[in-house]
Amino acid sequence: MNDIEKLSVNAIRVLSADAIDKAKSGHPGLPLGAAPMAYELWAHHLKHDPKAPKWADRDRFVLSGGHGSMLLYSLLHLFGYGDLSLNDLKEFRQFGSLTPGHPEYGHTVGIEATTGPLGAGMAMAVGMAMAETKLAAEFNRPGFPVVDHFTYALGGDGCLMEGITSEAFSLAGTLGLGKLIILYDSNRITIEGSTDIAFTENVQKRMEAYGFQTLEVEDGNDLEAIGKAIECAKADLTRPSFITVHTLIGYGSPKMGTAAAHGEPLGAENTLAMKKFLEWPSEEPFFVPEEVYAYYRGLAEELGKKSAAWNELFKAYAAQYPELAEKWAAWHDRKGIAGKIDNEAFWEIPEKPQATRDSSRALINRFKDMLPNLFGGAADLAPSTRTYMEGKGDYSKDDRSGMNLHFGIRELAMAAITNGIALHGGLIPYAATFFVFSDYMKPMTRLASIMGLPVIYVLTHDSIGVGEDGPTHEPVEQAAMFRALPNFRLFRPADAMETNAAWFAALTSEKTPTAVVASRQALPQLPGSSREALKGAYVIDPSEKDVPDAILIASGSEVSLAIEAKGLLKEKGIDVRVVSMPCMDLFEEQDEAYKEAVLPKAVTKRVAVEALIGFGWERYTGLEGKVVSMKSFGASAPYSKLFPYFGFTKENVAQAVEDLF
Ligand SMILES: Cc1ncc(C[n+]2csc(CCOP(=O)(O)OP(=O)(O)O)c2C)c(N)n1
Ligand SMILES: [Mg+2]
Repeated sequence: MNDIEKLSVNAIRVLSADAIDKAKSGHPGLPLGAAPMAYELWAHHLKHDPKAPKWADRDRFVLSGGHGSMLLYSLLHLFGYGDLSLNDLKEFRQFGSLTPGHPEYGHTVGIEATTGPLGAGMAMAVGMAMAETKLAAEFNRPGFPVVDHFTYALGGDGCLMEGITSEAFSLAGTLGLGKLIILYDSNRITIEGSTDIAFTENVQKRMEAYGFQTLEVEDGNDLEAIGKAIECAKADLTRPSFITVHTLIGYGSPKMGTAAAHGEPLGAENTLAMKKFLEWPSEEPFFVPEEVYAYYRGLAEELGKKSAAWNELFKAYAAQYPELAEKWAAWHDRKGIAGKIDNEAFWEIPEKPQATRDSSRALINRFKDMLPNLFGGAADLAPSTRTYMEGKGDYSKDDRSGMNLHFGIRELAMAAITNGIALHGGLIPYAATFFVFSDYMKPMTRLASIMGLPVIYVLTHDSIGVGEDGPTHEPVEQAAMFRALPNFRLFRPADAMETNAAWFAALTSEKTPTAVVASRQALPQLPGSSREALKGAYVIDPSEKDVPDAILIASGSEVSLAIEAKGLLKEKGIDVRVVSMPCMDLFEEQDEAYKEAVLPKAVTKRVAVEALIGFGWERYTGLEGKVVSMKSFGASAPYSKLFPYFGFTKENVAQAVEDLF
């Protein structure tokens, strides 16, 4: 390591330690230990341009160990990303700063993914790498490799302990994602101490078994060895690569090699000791020698040439293949989707009763040609979730042209991968499983909401309507969970028209993930259902009087039940309005006037019906209302037995309304 390289690596360490000390909070261990590998990668291997952080063919870099965020902020600052200033580093972890506790996508320039939940970044990187292969197969032409980049993820012991990476890497190996490169910061320390207490497997062998090329760097400070390993990783395009880099947590500080270096500031004294150990030229906090800045500026300038060359390449490509350039623009234009699908064909519906999962299948297979960049699949349940795009082929190691994904039985990785595909850009990802198994997806769905990714989930078998499979397969509390999730839209459509609306909302959403929650059993086509479903709730069956005696609110399979109950109540002289509420989240986005028009405050006699846990419906039924809902887990029996057993009959619903009088 020459002097300037030594200074450049140590600048990352010093800035990280100083920022964490100033914030009196943060995690110095990872940045100090992993600074050399991060420097080597960013300076000499990563294809990136600080002046063009969104350049389509840049290499992707995800810091999966998000607690080491200061590593990333130091790099972004030193390379001159978005002018992330020294002041921004001084504001680490402060309200509103560009340097929050964990990296936040869309908040700080150059951050490719929000990370913090360990393992998530590595699993999302798998999705990014899949997107790269897909787009390369679609767009590259001889002499025009317009999509040709690597995806890197860096993380530590925690990322490798979490099950999510096992799921995701197993798939990555199967798919032969040769441009995926994982850097494992192997310091063998986590919060509670040595990994010997809980993590003793041979990680290299495990990764080898998944089908990765495995590489090892004995000394995490050896830039040359790290560089060689990265080049070796890049050279194998048939297998993903996994580089174990042996490091010392908190390198250079007196806490080096101990758990104490993981997650608390070093403190002034220890930081000074570190600076001395590193032979840093100043004791002053946040001091970086001008020659270091100049050196990084030089690197950034060189890097800029690559994006400029790509721009030239793309210009020539567009001239030679104008139809491909047009397609490129269309695939990267999320805003243009509404224009492509909002036509009569999209809104067609059948006359006969149909399970909404089948309505969803009909739709997917109708617009797969309108939206040729739709890229998705199920966690081994496509025949049940009805999410297969006929005639669109299967994406595999040997054939990247297929549009159908097979995630295997890996819901958590599936949700991480669809995040990664969305983060990459150019494709419309969807993921499918049974609604009840959305529990297995939840932490990654949550990240999609935090990041504002318009990922689409098709979650079928939406209630006790599942029937014979019994309580383990019958969702009850999942809707409440997703309705509680900010920036998420859960649609539970009542018929084919509302399923169209659900998919329309999902596809035209720009910053919000959407779940289309569909039934296994057939549902009738309701005469009053309409595109008004796009407002989240609407009057599907009006009362005779302007102001009804009572309001019945329902979603999904229970809307038809509410309409039948309304008929019974009419015979008893009670004039009821039925409101279909497929999406509480969208209804909440409407203005007060619309909400009042649908649910007038003056009408306090309200009953909500949903064959799920009632939690959350009180918001619409009020203190005087009632909720006909599940109070327990379901049971194993034909659904036609379960609905009456749990009280979902027109008589019981009508009685609930009558009881309010
Ligand atoms: C899913 C998840 N569980 C727990 C945590 C809390 N946590 C943050 S860092 C950490 C230890 C990580 O160890 P390692 O990856 O080895 O990082 P190092 O200590 O080496 O920096 C834990 C448990 C988390 N961020 N995410
Ligand atoms: Mg560790």
